[in-house]
Amino acid sequence: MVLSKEQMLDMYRKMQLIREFEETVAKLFSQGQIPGFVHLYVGEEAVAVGVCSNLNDKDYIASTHRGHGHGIARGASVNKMMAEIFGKMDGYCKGKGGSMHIADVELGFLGANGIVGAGLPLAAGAAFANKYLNNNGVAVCFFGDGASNRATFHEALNLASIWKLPVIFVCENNMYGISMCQKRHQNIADVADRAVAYGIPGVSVDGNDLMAVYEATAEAVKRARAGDGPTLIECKTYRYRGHFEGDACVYRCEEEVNEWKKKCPIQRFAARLTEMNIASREELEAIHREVKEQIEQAVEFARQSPYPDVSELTTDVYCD
Ligand SMILES: Cc1ncc(C[n+]2csc(CCOP(=O)(O)OP(=O)(O)O)c2C)c(N)n1
Repeated sequence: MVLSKEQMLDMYRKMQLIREFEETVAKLFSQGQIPGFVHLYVGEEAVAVGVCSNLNDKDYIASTHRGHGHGIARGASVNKMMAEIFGKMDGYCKGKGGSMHIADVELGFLGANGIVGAGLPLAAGAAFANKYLNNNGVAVCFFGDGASNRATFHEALNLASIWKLPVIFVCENNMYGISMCQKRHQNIADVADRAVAYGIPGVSVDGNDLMAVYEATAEAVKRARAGDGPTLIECKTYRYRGHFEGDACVYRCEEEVNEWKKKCPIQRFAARLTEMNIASREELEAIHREVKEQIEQAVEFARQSPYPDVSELTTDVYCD
């Protein structure tokens, strides 16, 4: 897989942007500056970035309740995302949706989703549309190990497999569905094994290894664009934060979290870039500084934005 220095640094920048965005949201949330619920993606950055770096503007992604990273990897505006999380008028939904309703259809980002497993049929539908329009586009669905127990998972994989839809199902196996360890909610070690039941390829990769995710996705996208149908990719990863901000995390121990922090996808990729002489430590640090500034500006943008007016209360909320 030959990637240019520019592409690799762009992937590094995107992972840093997700991390910085999320850590900033965590801090502001703990200070009571952000309303509602937030589910953070810290630790899982290599999945969103490794997958989305394979997509073009005809492609779609469907996300989850843990969707900020997917949006950023797809190129969504961090200003508009931050304003939405703050509940402000310049946010993606004029501040009325919050963290779990960020979408940008023009970018092919079909949205975060508070309903676990709801993205799978949406992505299958988008893939169906692309196939019908014969535009060579693919659709990707991100979902968790918990979501792979839902009927929507089985229905979407079944339809996608018989209709050979250009869709890639990306399971982010972060080992937990809320407080339930995957070992206790599934009698299999690898979610990828479920692909067998639908006669499609299923691969399990190290989800903290950016290039492993990138390469598995490249292969799946190639198959999908060639008309060979869907692939299930399982990315083994871990969320550093609790299920939601404020989660006391009593279901897992400090040692486990620390072990995973040693496998940080960003540090791993940074080490790879320096070892391969693609970038120096200084170049990477400069990118990190730029990213920090970008997020500071996003927070400022969100703070300056007004709250929606009361007259906005019922607009865009219901569909006619
Ligand atoms: C249909 C539905 N059932 C239950 C819930 C409550 N719920 C929210 S997140 C979650 C667990 C999701 O776990 P997983 O799919 O593994 O994603 P992760 O949070 O690990 O990213 C559940 C059960 C929901 N939002 N929607």
